[in-house]
Amino acid sequence: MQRYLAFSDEVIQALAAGRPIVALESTIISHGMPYPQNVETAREVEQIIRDAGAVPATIAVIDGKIRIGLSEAELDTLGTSRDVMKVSRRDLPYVLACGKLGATTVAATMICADMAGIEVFVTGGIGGVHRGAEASFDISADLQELARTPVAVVCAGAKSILDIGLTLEYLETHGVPVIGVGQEAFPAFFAPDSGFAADFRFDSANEIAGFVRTKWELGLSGGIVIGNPVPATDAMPKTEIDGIIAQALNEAERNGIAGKAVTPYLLDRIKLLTEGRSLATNIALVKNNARLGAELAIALHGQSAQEARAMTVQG
Ligand code: PSU
Ligand code: MN
Repeated sequence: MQRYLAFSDEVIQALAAGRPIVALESTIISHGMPYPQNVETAREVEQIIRDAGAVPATIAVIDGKIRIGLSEAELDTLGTSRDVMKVSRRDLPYVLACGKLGATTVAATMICADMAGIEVFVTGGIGGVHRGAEASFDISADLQELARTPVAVVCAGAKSILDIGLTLEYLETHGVPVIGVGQEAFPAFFAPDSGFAADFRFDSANEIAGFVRTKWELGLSGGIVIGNPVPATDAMPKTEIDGIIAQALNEAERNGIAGKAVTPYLLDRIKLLTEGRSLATNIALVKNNARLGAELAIALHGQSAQEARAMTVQG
């Protein structure tokens, strides 16, 4: 397995020095945001993680290797190439074996982070159960990955292009805990409150670290969804975003969009229909998640469950 991995110098040094590392996905760069904001955001998010005292590792598949940590030029390639494959669990052997360029989704990034020994992963939003999934069967592979792969995923919840209620039901069935950061509610990406409750509320990275460490030390493998709400000043009004999402969903259906194309199509339509305002919110929430992810990686670092619990009690 290790022969498929290639680490950047920065990550090699971090591993050697035993420093906290935060994984970042690349589908958000290639399929989630337009150029040049995608590449600018990727760079800024990496810098936020460095400034907070952790080391960023953006993950992608390049020339037959899973790259853990990318150069500026590689970020640029992912952000500008037209033929970047969106890579989830099922696609990973294909891009590697065929030497294609691949951007990893939440699911694939979790797999690669786990292979590299990275416990914390920061993204914007997770995939989930799509609206109408009872007919389309469209359920993101991200949810199965959360059920099996031990990586803590910091996100701003799930977009309401999804059926958030069914997404939470699915996660419950598969034993995936969902945390609300600083609030009881599970966040809805553009808006801080989805109208659904998270399972557990924590108010600090140390408390979250205590929970995560305890889950894994119990031998309960699998991921954790850490729902970090978008800051109120960057959020979009719920009524506005709800109307736009409804329109985007209608258009997707009319145009027969299916399979892995659904999520990128909806993201692109939402961006156009909000005249870029959704993009500003998207960028702000990813940066906000990067700050929490770095704190979490630092808190988890070298911390036993007991130490974490002690910190939680003080907390
Ligand atoms: N949701 C977003 N932005 C994104 C994605 C989801 O708000 O960029 C990307 C992530 O990489 C996620 C993937 O893992 O889409 C889910 O795709 P699908 O629904 O096809 O599983
Ligand atoms: Mn899908």
